[in-house]
Amino acid sequence: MPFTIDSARGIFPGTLAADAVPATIARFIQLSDEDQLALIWFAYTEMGTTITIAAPGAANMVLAERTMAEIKAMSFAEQTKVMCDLANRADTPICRAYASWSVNIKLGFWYQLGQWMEQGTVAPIPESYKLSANAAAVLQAIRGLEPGQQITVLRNAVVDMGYDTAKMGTYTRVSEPIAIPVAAATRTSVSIEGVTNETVLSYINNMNANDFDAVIDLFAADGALQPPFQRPIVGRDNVFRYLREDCQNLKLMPERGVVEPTDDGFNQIKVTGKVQTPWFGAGVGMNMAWRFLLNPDGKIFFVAIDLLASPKELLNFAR
Ligand code: 45D
Repeated sequence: MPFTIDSARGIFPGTLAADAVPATIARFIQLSDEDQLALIWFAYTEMGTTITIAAPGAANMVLAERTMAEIKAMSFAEQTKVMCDLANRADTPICRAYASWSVNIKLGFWYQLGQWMEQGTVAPIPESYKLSANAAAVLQAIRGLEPGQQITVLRNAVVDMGYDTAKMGTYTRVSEPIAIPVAAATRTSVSIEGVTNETVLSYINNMNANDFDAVIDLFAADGALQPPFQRPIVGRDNVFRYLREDCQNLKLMPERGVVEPTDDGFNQIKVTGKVQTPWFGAGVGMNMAWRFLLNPDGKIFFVAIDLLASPKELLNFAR
C-alpha cells in the first residue's frame, strides 16, 4: 500500500489554507461566555449590513422547535443563562439537545434566536455592552478576514457550542430530512480547465445534484474525506453519513486544476474554485481547493477540502 490516509493528507503541500480561521477560533474560545455572545452578536450584525443570510428551511427549524419554544417562554435572565451555558459547553438538557443537532440545525436555532433578540423577545445584547480588550481584538481580527473566512469563523463558533458529544454516551443524532436528488434533466455539469478525469467531474456534478448515493460510489471502501480544518472522516459509511447530514444544497464551482500521476498508479489531482453555501448563496463565494488522491481503480482514496488563505491561492498549483 503506497499511501496511508496520513500520508495522503500531505499531497500538494504547497496549498495554503486559511489558518486565520482556526487561529481566530482559538482566541475566541478563551473569552468569557458573555464576551463570546456579544462578540458574535456584533460580528453578525456588522456582516448583515453587507451580506444577506437566507432564512433556514422550515424542515430544519421544526427539529429545534421545542427547545426554541422553551427558551422563548423564559425570563431574560434565564435566556441569558441558556446562551452562556451553550458557550460554556455546560452539561444541561438544552446543551445536550443542541449537541445532538446537525450543523444546519444549530445554525437555524441561532438564526431564530438572533431574530428574537432583534425584536426584543429574547434577551438582547445591551448596546452599551463593553467588550473586553481581548474580545475587541478578536472582533477586529474577524473584520480583517475575507467574507468566506468570516462566515466560517461564525459557523465554527456555533458548531463548537453545547455539551461535548464525546461525553454523552449513546444519543440520537438529529439532522434535516434528506433532499431528493436533483432530477436528471435539470442537473448541471461543470468543466474544469486542465482536468477531464471522470471521477473528479462526477464527484462535483453529483455533489451539486445532492446525489450522495452516486458520490459515495466514487469512494474506495477505505476512502476518506477531510473537511476544512477537520480530521479526515474515514470509511464509506462515515463519509456517507456526513454527506447526508451536512452537505446538502452546496454549490461547487471548480475552475481549474492539475493532474499528476504517481509511480504507483495513483493520481493526485488538485482543483481550485468557489463554493457557495445555501445560507448565503451567491452573496459569498468561498475560495476552495479539492486535493484528490485516486487509487489505481480510479476510486477516491482521499480528498481534502480546504478553505484557501487568499484568492491568490486559486492559481497555486506548485507541488
Ligand atoms: O452566540 O466537496 C447571535 C464539504 C448572537 C463536503 C448568534 C464541502 C449570539 C465536500 C448573533 C444570535 C462540506 C466539506 C450567536 C465541499 C450567538 C465538498 C448567531 C465544503 C451564535 C465543497 C449567529 C463546504 C448566527 C463548505 C445565526 C466549505 C450565525 C461549506 C450564522 C461552508 C452563521 C459553509 C452561518 C459555511 C454561517 C457556512 C449561517 C461556512 C454559515 C456558514
